[in-house]
Amino acid sequence: MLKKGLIIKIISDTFTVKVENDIYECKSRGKFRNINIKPLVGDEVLVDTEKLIINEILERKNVLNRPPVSNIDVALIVTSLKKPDLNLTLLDKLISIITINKITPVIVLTKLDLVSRNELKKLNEIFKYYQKIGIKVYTNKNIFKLKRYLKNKIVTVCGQTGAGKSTLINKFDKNLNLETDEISESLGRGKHTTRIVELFAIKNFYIVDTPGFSQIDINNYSKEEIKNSFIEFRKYECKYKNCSHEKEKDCQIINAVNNNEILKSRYDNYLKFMKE
Ligand SMILES: Nc1nc2c(ncn2[C@@H]2O[C@H](COP(=O)(O)OP(=O)(O)OP(=O)(O)O)[C@@H](O)[C@H]2O)c(=O)[nH]1
Ligand SMILES: [Mg+2]
Ligand SMILES: [Zn+2]
Repeated sequence: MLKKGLIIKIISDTFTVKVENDIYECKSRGKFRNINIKPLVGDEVLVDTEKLIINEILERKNVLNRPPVSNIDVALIVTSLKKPDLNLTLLDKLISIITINKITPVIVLTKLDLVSRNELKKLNEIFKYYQKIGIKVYTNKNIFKLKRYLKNKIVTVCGQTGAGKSTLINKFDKNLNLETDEISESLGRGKHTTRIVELFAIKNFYIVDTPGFSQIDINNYSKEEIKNSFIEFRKYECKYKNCSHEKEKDCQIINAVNNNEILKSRYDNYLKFMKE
């Protein structure tokens, strides 16, 4: 009998599939390998619950490579303000990649306790801008608000190693007890404590923990996609329809940057990504 389920964990060639309230450890059918499709965490599948075989992967809403997951509604960009230091280029890059993949980006700030009040004031201005352009910003201090927002969603976390992704997920559900690690002081970065991709069921939503990364590529995406992923640019109309906003005369984007309507660092990152 074929039943519909959700892949919640993959360890080498064993797929853990949740079908209603039952869990099945399955293998995948050879045919997927032949057409070079690999079932992913987040996939809705039809499983043969007697033979314990995944028979079919249902159509995906989206697919991410890093982490390798599908059907994600929301990506929490876990953004550390210190240790590791705030990296606006990485933040903007993640926002772009997530947006291009039709996933809602949400910023979660961590390590507020490590910055001074003065610094916090400045940072506040920056994150007000992100809110203004329609991106939700939470902190890892107000877990209840965030949990309420995540209800009924499939969620992933991303962000630098050591940013506090696993720590955040542990805060969602104390029973999970995911391994977290002291950031290695000598390298100034963590050492990828998280290794397996797994969807964890939290009361009314799913979340996948992933190992962090400090480098990701944007060159898999077209210039058009990158341009569109800067959501706040969309409302401006430049003289030239294909304006690259680089140095054209009367470019509305450049004007908006000069008027402080568009955050300078966002614009600089835009130029950077277009070059990459
Ligand atoms: N001071 C402070 N430390 C934090 C905070 N959040 C997390 N940490 C610490 O930061 C370190 C790294 O946290 P992890 O949760 O392991 O980071 P991660 O993002 O999961 O890292 P990877 O799995 O390597 O990608 C741990 O020592 C945490 O205790 C915070 O808000 N403030
Ligand atoms: Mg982790
Ligand atoms: Zn322009």
